Amino acid sequence: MSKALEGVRVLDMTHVQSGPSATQILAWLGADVVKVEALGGDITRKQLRDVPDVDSLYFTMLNCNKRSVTLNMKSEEGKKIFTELVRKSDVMVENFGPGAVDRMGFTWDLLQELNPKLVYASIKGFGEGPYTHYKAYEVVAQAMGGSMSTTGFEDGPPVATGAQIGDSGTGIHAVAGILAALVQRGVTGRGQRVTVAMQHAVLNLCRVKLRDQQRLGHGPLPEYPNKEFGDSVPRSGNASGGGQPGWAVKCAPGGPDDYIYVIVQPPGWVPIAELIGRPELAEDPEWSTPEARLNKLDKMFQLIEEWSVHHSKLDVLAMLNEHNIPCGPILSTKELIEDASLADNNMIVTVDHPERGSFTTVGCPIKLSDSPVKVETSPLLGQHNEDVYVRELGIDPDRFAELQKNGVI
Ligand code: CAO
Repeated sequence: MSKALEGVRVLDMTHVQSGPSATQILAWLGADVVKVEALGGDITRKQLRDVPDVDSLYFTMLNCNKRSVTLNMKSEEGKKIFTELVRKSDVMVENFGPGAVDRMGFTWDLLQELNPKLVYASIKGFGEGPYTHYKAYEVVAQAMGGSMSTTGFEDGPPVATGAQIGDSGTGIHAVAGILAALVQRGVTGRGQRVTVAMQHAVLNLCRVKLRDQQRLGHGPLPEYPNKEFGDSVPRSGNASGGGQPGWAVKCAPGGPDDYIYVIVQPPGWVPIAELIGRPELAEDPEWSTPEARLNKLDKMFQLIEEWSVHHSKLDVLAMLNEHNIPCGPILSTKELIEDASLADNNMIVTVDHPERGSFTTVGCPIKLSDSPVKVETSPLLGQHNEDVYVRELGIDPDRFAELQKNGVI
């Protein structure tokens, strides 16, 4: 079967996580992604290694289905070869520190001149302004995009979320921009510049907190568990952030992840009152309406917890779902990696790697009926040098050997 992005060639100048997460999605959607690495390789190949002398899981889990070539962009020969790669590519993606590609000599003006059809995507920490020249990592973006100030409990410090919203969250925004630019190119015949800032992507994901910032101007936020409000949206623990109250309540046997997140929609109250053994609360005017419960949500979730602590989170999941009550057990990473339904959905997949044997990774969350994804190994460093340089760019084998000897590839 064909693939959605078949025939699209991506020049992948990305490293670490934000950029590689984007180009991995493009590869899964069928693009031919050629990762161009410095002779030492993407730094993550060697970071957080679990097995000596083989590419780390950090690298293998973010670079599946790509090809790898090495190229010294600081050599004159390297720049010439890169020029040929640009001419043959549809998309170029990079997430180096600000100005790095310009310093290599490849400004947007030059890239456009070399290939007017090129879609050129850059991920940076920040947009135009005081921070433009600053580098950024995941939690820097979480700090500056609204996530950290709103995550955690009221009486504790700001907290980073375990979800990589700054890196992989930005990556998926970049994918959206690249795909839109490719569609527009189909009409105009021209490529364009796509830029995504990590701070902007996190802010986009914190949209509802900016909603609440404006609601604060009209008084306290009654659905928040907080008793006092200042001039900014406070950290609100596990409050749902939506129009329906929710909280994580403890379950048996009381381990660190033995919790379930329960949302109490108006129709859920009667069955919940029955389940927790307090049927009288279904009729009690002090409890029967969402408005009546609003000023005692902590007490409401305490009553639910007094019941849930006697049951496992999976039993509570089943019991609440019998009554169509939205809830989610807190699943640990161990539970997730062993989850049969995630494996059945190709979301937890095992991939053969030429040096580590096999590794487990997270599959592609975007499912297209006419473009199935088969997750395949990440490439070894420079594994495709010969394919790309000799067979595709037509470099003579003697010159190829010389380029290797001279540290150009
Ligand atoms: N050949 C020769 N040199 C190469 C090369 C190649 N193929 N590929 C990269 N380089 C060089 C670049 O030219 C640059 O050198 P100069 O600074 O001398 O111009 C250098 O390698 C890369 O610099 P960098 O600033 O990207 O790398 P860093 O490790 O200092 O910083 C990071 C890393 C992530 C902070 C920075 O790249 C960044 O801010 N990126 C944008 C935001 C981003 O994506 N962050 C998320 C990272 S994932 O958590």
